Amino acid sequence: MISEKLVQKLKNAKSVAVLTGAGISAESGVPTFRGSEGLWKKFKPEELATFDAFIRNPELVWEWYNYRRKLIQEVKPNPGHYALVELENLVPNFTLITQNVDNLHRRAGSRNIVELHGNIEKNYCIKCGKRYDDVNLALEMKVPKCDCGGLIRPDVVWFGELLPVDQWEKAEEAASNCDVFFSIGTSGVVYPAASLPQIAKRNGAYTVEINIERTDLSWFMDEVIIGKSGEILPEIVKKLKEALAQKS
Ligand code: BJW
Ligand code: ZN
Repeated sequence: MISEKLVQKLKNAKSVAVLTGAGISAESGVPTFRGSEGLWKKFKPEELATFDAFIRNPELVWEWYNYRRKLIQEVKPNPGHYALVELENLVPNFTLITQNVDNLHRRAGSRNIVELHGNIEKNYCIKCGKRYDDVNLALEMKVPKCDCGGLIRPDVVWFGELLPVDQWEKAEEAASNCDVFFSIGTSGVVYPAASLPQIAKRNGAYTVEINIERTDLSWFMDEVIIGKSGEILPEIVKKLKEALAQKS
């Protein structure tokens, strides 16, 4: 199922970049955003993941984040996360760009991580910006308030908000300069993250998608591998290790 071409591309790569989405955490038990399994209480992410939604109904949005914070604490990284840790150790200049806020890549042991959409375990006051990174505070049922009276929000990127500039610059850099680019477990509908595979492709990278189904990005990929990331990624790592062993 893993092509010899991909293995050779990885073996010769001077730089590899990976973009992950909710699908990589699906096998850990974290629901994705879209698709039949992806809706929380029938709300679409576009109805919850906005500043306006938070101001209109902070309790509802806070409840969604608390539900997810608790869930994330109860799950573990899966073989897909661990395979990316191994890949980082096998190839030079590896950048893991994630849209996920769930911390599972860090918990698995990945090191060079770019977090495009923030981190669910961090929070800040919408009025004065003071940081509140204590998970216990985050798990309070009611929306906590800052000393200044402002509402405390999760440190994530909502629709209509800019991505953290330093993280975006690192992602763009990695996508522009890599030899192999993977798009894993993302529907590719949310921008600007979804433009990274195209940036990589335009700059000559070999682009590979791993997903359980075709996406909006599939048409321009050099290779589309249909399957679960927790099964495909360990296989890629195994094949790469075999190829690297042959060299020496
Ligand atoms: C598996 C699997 C397994 C399952 N193995 N695979 C019109 C056109 C273009 C852009 C826009 C537009 N109108 C508005 C915009 C901009 C907007 C946007 O892109 N909207 C589109 C939806 C149309 N983007 C923004 O607003 C961004 N900011 C921005 O553009 O700033 C500039 C600006 C400023 C001011 C005004 C306007 C613009 C910000 C986007 C922030 C996204 N935030 C969220 C929430 C983060 C916090 C949180 O987690 O709560 O990020 S939304 C949500 O979607 C989350 C995700 O990171 C993101 C992407 O989702 P992802 O990861 O792809 O998940 P799914 O569920 O969609 O897909 C899962 C995939 O996994 C599926 O394909 C499955 O098949 C697969 N899968 N199991 C492998 N085992
Ligand atoms: Zn404050």
